[in-house]
Amino acid sequence: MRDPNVPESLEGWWILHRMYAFDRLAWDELAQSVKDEIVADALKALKPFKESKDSDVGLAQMVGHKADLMLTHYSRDYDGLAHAQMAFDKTKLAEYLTPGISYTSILELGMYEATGKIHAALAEQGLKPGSPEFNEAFDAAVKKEELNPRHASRVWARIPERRYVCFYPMDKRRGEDVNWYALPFEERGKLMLEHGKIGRTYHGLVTQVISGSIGFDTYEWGVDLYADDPIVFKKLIYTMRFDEASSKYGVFGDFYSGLQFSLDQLATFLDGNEVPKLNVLETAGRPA
Ligand code: 76R
Repeated sequence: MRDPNVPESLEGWWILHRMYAFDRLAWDELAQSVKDEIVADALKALKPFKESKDSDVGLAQMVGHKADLMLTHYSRDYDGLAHAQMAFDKTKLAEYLTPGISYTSILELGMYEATGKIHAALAEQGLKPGSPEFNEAFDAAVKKEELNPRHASRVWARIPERRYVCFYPMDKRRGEDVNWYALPFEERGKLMLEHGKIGRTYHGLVTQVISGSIGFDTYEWGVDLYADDPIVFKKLIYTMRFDEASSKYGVFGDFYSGLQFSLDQLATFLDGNEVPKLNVLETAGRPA
């Protein structure tokens, strides 16, 4: 933002998480032909979202009773999330699913470092914050940053195809004494830099997707972590708890964890005789 207190962020996919309880016993009562029909109907509704370059959809079997199934929708625009929500609600499968929590957010890259650099460069040029010249130069610098292809590949990355997923919402604390938003920009930038350094020691082991939810949901961010080994979630989150950005300023909502599975494994999940698989090859070659 032009306001020197507010870091820029780059946005990408709109994201909707939906949690459901599944009525497994009612499902078990159905004749096989009816089950087949319901699965075909659900796949017909979901597949276009997976195959389109403007959306994605992820399925996960959740562990614990907070939810049985999590749907993750990505959409290029907000309207697309509304469309995905309606399309799924109209399936016959929805009759066997009771909605739990949902979470609406937008994928974001925090830009403390870049914003700080832009402000410093403009100050060096003698531009006065708030002046029309400053605003023009600031907007141009941000535009340039937005066009950096390195960022585009991150904000438009599809749902990571890793077996395990962990989702939780979080805030930065706004207490009377401890208040993230009352810290000077430089201090917040320094803390986020430290946070990023710790995160990077897990590079490769975990794929993190941070989405902003201010204005859209109860907390300020949604955190999705994806890994090939679920123990990584515990190790990473525990390590971060000792870092100031989390230890002092992190406020967390409920944690959800589970196993991602492919669309073609929907029947396996519903039948419940074995744990459905994530068949990564299935989607090879789809649009990036
Ligand atoms: O995106 C980047 O790699 C740049 C550095 C970075 C930023 C700006 C980064 C790196 N994060 C950033 C922003 Mn993060 N992150 C979390 C959580 O459980 C907790 O204690 C906190 C939840 C985890 C586990 C995590 C992991 N991060 C943010 C923000 C936005 C804050 C703002 O803008 O004010 C939040 C809320 C947040 C929370 N972070 C990383 C990770 C990991 C693993 C990395 C390194 C990624 C990699 O290099 O592969």
